[in-house]
Amino acid sequence: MASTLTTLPRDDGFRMPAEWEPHAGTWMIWPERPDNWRLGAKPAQQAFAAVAAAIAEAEPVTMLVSAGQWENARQRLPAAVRLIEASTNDAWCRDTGPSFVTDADGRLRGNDWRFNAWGGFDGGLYAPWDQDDRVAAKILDAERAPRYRAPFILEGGAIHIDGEGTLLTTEECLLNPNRNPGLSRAEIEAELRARLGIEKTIWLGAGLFNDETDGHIDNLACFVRPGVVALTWCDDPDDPQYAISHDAHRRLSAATDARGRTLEIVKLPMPGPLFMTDEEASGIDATEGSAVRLGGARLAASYANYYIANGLVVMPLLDPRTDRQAIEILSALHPDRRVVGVAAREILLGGGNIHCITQQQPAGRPG
Ligand code: KQY
Repeated sequence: MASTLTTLPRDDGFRMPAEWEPHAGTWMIWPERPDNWRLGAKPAQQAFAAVAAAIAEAEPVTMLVSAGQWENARQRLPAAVRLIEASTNDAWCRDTGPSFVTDADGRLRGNDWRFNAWGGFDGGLYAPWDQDDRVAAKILDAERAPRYRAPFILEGGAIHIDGEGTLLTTEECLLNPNRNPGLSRAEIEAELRARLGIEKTIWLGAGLFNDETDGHIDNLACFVRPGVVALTWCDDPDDPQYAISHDAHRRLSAATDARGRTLEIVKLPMPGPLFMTDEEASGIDATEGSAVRLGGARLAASYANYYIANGLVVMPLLDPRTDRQAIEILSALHPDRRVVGVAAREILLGGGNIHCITQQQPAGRPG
């Protein structure tokens, strides 16, 4: 078993690299629970397989998969995708996987945050979540990477990092009483500094409208590179997203990053608004203890929920009316990477998108 450390990453000289820094690979989890993914998760599996296949062209991909799904996943995934059998509660590797950290000598370790299914018994999305809480440890074990077990609840989708000392997050999520009720804003910032090696936290207010994660940053905005943030934009004053995006823009405009730079803000179009259809909702099993999905519910759709891999950007295709514009903007923002769009409505129906189902492992040797 890889060692569990009782020290803090920052004190040991470790920091979390930005997503655009070189990767050793990407981790994902195969979807299957029928109370989150419609039609026994078959359409979602097709979308996850397309994401994995796109990333596997650029870097190694490992998929965690249950024993019961191993044969099915093996048949649907390219041979280049490595499968590891593991129990999980669902398929959100951004949130349940480790936040890897590296040091100046190229050593690799990982933060294993506590996980409570986005809020535990106060608004969380399912119970139990014990297997999901073990995902980070399993991945670190598989890589023989030392593990920092944090006494702190955090999901990877709740933070974005610029790799130069700045972290972006939302108050709606990190200050939510269903995460770390005993900690003040200053104490949360101190945890993030100590465990991710950052210097400064920029707080946005709310996340994307109707995001069931309590407003993860990765569905609203992201760093494109140091000093540049892409933000989901809404021009319709009658849409509840309007006030959220405008407030985020105000806060980002007033902020400076850890290096003292003001931020360039690039507006991303908002798909839709998109809604779950009655037919889609009827394909989801009802179970006790899981969030209920209803036809007509507004979906938390966003192009900001894309993933940066080696030489590649994988972005969600969500709405033919806005996809082309989003591709053009992301291509201009990432001129050195190939931008690949994957049909992602089936991932969206499960409550997240491509960034939420992927977790980068930065280049580095476990140590
Ligand atoms: O936003 C994410 N990082 C994850 C979304 C999880 C939704 C669970 N149904």
